[in-house]
Amino acid sequence: MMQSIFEQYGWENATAVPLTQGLINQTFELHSLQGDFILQNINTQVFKDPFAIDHNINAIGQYYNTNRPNQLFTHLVPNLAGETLMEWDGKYYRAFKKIDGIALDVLTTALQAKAAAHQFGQFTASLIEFPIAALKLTIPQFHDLALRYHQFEQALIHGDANRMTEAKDAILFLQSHHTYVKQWLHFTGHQDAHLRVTHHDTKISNVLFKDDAAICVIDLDTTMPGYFISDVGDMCRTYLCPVNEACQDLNQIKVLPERWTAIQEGYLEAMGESLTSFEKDHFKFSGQCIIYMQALRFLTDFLELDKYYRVERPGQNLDRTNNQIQLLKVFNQL
Ligand code: GN1
Ligand code: MG
Repeated sequence: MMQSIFEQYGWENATAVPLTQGLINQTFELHSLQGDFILQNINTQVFKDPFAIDHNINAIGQYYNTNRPNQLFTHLVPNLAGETLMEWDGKYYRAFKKIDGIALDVLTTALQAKAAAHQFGQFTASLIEFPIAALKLTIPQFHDLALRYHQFEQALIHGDANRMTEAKDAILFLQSHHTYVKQWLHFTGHQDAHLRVTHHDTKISNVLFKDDAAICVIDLDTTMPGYFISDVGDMCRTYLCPVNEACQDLNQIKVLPERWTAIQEGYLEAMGESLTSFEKDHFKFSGQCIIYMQALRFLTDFLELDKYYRVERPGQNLDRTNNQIQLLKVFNQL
């Protein structure tokens, strides 16, 4: 199976090591006589139109080739037939040239938070002149908080009854914080909130590091038009706390103020000139909005019997939800 895929790319003596960081796609690090690559099987339950992703990554890659030839970027690698997205046995595969760098699971220093925030800000800033309408929506309404709340409400109607009882406290907490949805609608409806090229998954493992320097953003599957709230919010969700969303010990969930400062400094250094003052006024709301949204999404999936996020055990999506709720509580005390 794998061997036939290697042949389509012309990779000889290839070996594949699975990488386990992502919750959605299946990823392998590939070593071959032709070099090192990243091979991914796209989860088409989540990404219903893999050609949209292929289109977006190639469009940005071509823009960089023309306008910023030295920009480090996860360019797609074509197979021998010249395709950057390949169907094989009913599944979709694509390959990237491996960029030399390290994907961290958890941050350890404020310096890393600043460097990563700067790199994601730089990504959007580098594409300010890019014709945003050329990007396809790889997941329509992906970060639409009103939709995510609606899906949560649907899960409360159609979801698993036992799990609803088990998740009672989490449900009540999320219902009682519905005001974030109103704030989101106010933000998106305002004339000073702008759509830009947005990554939509700025967790720390999606930026490569070399020592303390963040060198390149990766995982562009959800790169599409969006609001800065999505990127800054996911940084708050994943950079501020010494432990990640997998941690079940709620006592370990804290936010480190120096990292909050670091996110602001790093992102604004790159994007400060582009953001409107209305947007800057929503910097903290970004964190609230995205942490809240992630809690909604994990809980919705728990109630729907884990259709979306990969789990190793039945209660895992509820544990993830409680982790995010605790994070939101400590973030609000900042
Ligand atoms: C998913 O697969 P991964 O880890 O890159 C999800 C993100 C969530 C994240 C939570 C397409 O990303 O939105 O924040 O899990 N991506 C999609 O771990 O749903
Ligand atoms: Mg991702």
